[in-house]
Amino acid sequence: MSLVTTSPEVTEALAAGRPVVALESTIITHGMPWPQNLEMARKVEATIRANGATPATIAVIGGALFAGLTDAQLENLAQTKDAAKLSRADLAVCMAQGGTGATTVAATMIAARLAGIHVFATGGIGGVHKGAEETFDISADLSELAQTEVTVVAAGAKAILDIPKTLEVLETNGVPVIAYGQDSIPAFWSRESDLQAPLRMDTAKDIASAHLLRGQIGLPGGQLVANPIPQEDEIPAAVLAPIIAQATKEAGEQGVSGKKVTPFLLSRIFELTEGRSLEANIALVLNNARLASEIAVEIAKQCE
Ligand code: PSU
Ligand code: MN
Repeated sequence: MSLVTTSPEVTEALAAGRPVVALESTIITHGMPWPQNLEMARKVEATIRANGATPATIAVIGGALFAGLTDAQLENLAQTKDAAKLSRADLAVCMAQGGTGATTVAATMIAARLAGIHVFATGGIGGVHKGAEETFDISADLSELAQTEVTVVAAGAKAILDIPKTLEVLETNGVPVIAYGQDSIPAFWSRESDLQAPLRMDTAKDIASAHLLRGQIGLPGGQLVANPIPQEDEIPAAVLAPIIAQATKEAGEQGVSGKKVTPFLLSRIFELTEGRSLEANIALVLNNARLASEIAVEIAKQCE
């Protein structure tokens, strides 16, 4: 038995050297409310197919690690209220106990590498939380990027995080942070931030070449591609700043800690923006799925 169960279409694509894009599932179970979470998951898969790649949504179901879910599995997961949120620390435990859980960026990268998938699309990665000097809350996503050879396409880091500290940790760990097509780091809901990105690349072809070169050089770890949200979907930073501040304050007052912090903040921001943050979030995930597909297509071409 292989450790990761790939769907028939993912198995075929990988065997033929065709492009595959991995997708995480925590964004479905903990990042968005029902039923928009399922709609988003289906649209992302369709977008990847329309751009010439095969989608592989990753999750643990009844102890088995899947890469590529059936529509029924996807729908089930989207409605599973008590799904575990799995990172590097708990992936194997969930499998050993026959549990069901959604994978974070870290656990999705681990599964993607196991399956032989190079590229992964998501919305936002975990990072260094505001106040980390007190709480030590630094996502395992950052250390995963330092050690697992997968290129992750996200929309920059969310303003619920301390972006300068997040960039510092990534730099210390040798993770290339590449802004796509602009000089500044995209700020998730907004295209631009006032922070200069460490690196800039303008084509999927170059990003694919850099991914393959890292492997040839023998560098462990992946790349983080920060893809700006489309202009028509962005929410100005000034609109969100007070909302994020309020959600962060409430998390502190209610003693929310550990794994619960990110989902708590996301759902409070959704409530406080009356759903506008969710619309933007879905738009940027689709935009990331497009770029990830282009990168996967280029990697497949360059490996021929
Ligand atoms: N950021 C988002 N949406 C998400 C997440 C982060 O904008 O859904 C999820 C991802 O799965 C990410 C995880 O890997 O939260 C990070 O959680 P933590 O901060 O507990 O490591
Ligand atoms: Mn955390």
